[in-house]
Amino acid sequence: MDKKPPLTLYLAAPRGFCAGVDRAIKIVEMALQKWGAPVYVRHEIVHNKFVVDSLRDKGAIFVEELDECPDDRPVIFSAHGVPKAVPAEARRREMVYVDATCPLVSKVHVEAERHHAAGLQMVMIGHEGHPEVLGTMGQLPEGEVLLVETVEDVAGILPRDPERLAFITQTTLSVDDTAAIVAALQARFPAIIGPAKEDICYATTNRQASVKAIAGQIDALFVIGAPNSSNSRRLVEVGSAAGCDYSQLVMRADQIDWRAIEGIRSVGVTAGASAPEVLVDEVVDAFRDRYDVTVELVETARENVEFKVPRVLREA
Ligand code: 0K2
Ligand code: SF4
Repeated sequence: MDKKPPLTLYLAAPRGFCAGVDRAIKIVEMALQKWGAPVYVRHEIVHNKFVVDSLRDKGAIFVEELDECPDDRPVIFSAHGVPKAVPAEARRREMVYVDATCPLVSKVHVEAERHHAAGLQMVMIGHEGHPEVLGTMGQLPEGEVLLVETVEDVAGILPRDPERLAFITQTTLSVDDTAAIVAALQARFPAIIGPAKEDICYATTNRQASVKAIAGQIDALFVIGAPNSSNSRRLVEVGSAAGCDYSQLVMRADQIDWRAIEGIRSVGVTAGASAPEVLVDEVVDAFRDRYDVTVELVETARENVEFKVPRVLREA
């Protein structure tokens, strides 16, 4: 058999599950233990097919809207958050529900409410149609949150009173792109109020920083994550922007285009906040099958964040 070509595989850390994802998955598992199957989940609990499929195998039923759930089974709201109308409707129908919204997303909801109560109109930096954006905008009445996605969008918004504005952001954005949008907002609306930097969470920030640390020294980057996962897609963009021309999102090892990377000497591997570590192992093993791999761990931060599950499940 031919000798395998050598390959240095830079494994980024932190990568994969964040505290909010860990908590959300635990919530579904504990709800299944407490109430038995089926338990309904509104929207993918986190944006990962492997996670969703394994919870479905245990008895979770995934739906997009509350009106697809019966009154008499528990329902869980996904990590991305929900508009206020959703728990309100669940209460009206006297349903048992558990909110798996990440506490760091809930923190942004509270910020929005606080500014609104102080009479400020909100600008949200985020991606149109993303469930977190729908959930956060849905904390306030229609028209109270103006959405901007790009620096160019900043010029187009028409606030009620440019002197009475505050901004919030989606938690999973690109740190660098968001800084540019915040700067554009501050240039156009000098009185705008906001968090110290933005609302991008620790996990998003750390995963982007570790990609930046390896992007300059690798011939290819693979981000394990789903196409609908905002934080995972941002990691691909960060890899390209930081100098790795071949940066790809893959859900699993079978999506790697081996022909396209023929001749590489080094590769970077990371995973979005919703991608389980078994899928990282799968990708590393797929490289080992084809190359003589030396793994180099590149750890740019240590994480020790943990979120408690809601009390109703702790009592289970
Ligand atoms: O990155 P996204 O917000 O699209 O969501 P996931 O890929 O499910 O990652 C978990 C983050 C959830 C909320 O911030
Ligand atoms: Fe929470 Fe950040 Fe994870 Fe989203 S990516 S679930 S905000 S910790």
